[in-house]
Amino acid sequence: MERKWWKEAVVYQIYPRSFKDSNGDGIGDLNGIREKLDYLKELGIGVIWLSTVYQSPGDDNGYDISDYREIMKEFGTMQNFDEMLQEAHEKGIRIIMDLVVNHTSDEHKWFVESRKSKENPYRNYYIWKEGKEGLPPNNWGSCFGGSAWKYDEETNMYYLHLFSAKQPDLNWDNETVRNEVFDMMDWWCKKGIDGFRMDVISMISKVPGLPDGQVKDGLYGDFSPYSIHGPRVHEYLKEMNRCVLSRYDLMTVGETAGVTVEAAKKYAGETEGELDMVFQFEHVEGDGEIGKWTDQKPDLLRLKGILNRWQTELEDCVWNSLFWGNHDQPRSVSRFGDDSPAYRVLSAKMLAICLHMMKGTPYIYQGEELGMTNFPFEEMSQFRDIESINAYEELVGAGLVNPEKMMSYLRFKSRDNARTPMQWDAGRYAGFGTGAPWIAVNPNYKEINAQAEMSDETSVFHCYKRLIQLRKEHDVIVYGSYEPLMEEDTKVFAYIRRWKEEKLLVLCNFTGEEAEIALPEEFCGNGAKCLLHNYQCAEGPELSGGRKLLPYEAVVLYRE
Ligand code: TEU
Ligand code: CA
Repeated sequence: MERKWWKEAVVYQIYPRSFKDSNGDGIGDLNGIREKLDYLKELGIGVIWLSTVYQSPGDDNGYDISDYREIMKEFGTMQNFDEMLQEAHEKGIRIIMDLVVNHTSDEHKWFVESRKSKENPYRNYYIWKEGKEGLPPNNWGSCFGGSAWKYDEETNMYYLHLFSAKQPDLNWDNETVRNEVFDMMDWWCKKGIDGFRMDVISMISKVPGLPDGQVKDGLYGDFSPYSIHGPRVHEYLKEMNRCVLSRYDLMTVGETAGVTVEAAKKYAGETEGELDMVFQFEHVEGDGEIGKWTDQKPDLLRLKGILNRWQTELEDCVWNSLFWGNHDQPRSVSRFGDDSPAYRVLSAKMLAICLHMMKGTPYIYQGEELGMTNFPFEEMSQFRDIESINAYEELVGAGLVNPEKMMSYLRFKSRDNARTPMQWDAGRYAGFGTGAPWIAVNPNYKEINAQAEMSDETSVFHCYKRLIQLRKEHDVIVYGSYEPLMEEDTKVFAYIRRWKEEKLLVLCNFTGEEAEIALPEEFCGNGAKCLLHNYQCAEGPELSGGRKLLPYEAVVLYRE
């Protein structure tokens, strides 16, 4: 596979609303990000993925865009953006933008026009249909609850919204829409941005006729067979690549809900001319008891099976993206590790080591490098997320889940767990800003914060820093082949990486108990050295003495 800067980099995702507030209004902003560029440089990351910063009424925290060429007022101005981009570049940090073009806000001028009349030139920018005997055109449910159709009195028709009613889906079958999107992307590329993370890009093409979906949990039909990996999605992405992407040196990653290994080869195959990578979600989805909701830790065998499969089956044809969390997922240490005082630091480091030593580009979600945890939610008034609030109303309202169980689900899985303010120091509001933040700070900020961790060599922060440094020093971490080990073991995640003369052995205990390991012959003896360890550094020979892994122990042995 070809060498590329985006394979060698580590990406850091910023959720701007919760990163750093520079002016005391309680909302993170662009100048706040600018203030913290030195922190990110210290950490060593090469790329920022900036979650949406465009003008938006904020129904879904900016994933409902009303103007693609303006900055959200609360976040600052276009001038602030330009300054931030320039300063990031001066520090050697690239910035990729969120691209949210499956839908716009209903306040976007295209939609404002579109809804006016059936003859309006913008009518065909969106997906309008007649109802069926007073009911919506089909039975699809939206991702955020309720029908995926909204009736509009103006013309007595319905429009499609796979997310909230304030996020109408664009009609990608309309060539004018595609050209508008490509022009807008080109405009951002000309500013000098370094790529795009493409929101639900697998959903832009819908099966003609929009057939009813199967009804599984709840009241509505499942749209996914008809609007995920739809019939023309690859045609549109190839066109996007020709018209925009191929003309710049960019990094692109598609958020492709529902992607399989086979589908990933089409979206991001090195010779396909579409995207550079996709996010796959198998390891963070499919564990729900009702829809996505659960309060149980994932099963390690299932998790290993999924990640090992993505590692081995994409080898040599598609580049992986590696992540434990993002702004839609709970905190990784609370979900995959153990966030209790005894094991939080150890398990957060173990997860970091396990992920960053795999093959692919690692993504860090803000605060993950500090081992930030889920929030101890107690009542619904603490939530801000439309998905969490609607799910509570829908599931509890329909009597499918009792209120206590639903609260337990939300505590474990709500997206708001990842959206509480970044914990910068032990001062008021965790140093996020001078005013009360838009969502409460996690009460554990006095122990868990950037300032404390930066001055403590044994912190989670320093482990991430070291991982990023090692990636710059050893090609085997970036380009080495991947070989799973101990595949049936229910406690240990283990694998070997090989590249020319270098090889790595990664052993991670995912439990709070000791775990047996069988050290492969080639790592026994004196030649193996310890590259990284979340306990005191062990040497290869010490491990080969039949020693067990300690709770949440992670060790990387290296040999050349
Ligand atoms: O998320 C896409 C998506 O599929 C979500 O429904 C995701 O599965 C869900 O949030 C998990 O609970 C993207 C964005 O990342 C998300 O923040 C937006 O809300 C959504 O698209 C709509 O733009
Ligand atoms: Ca602010």
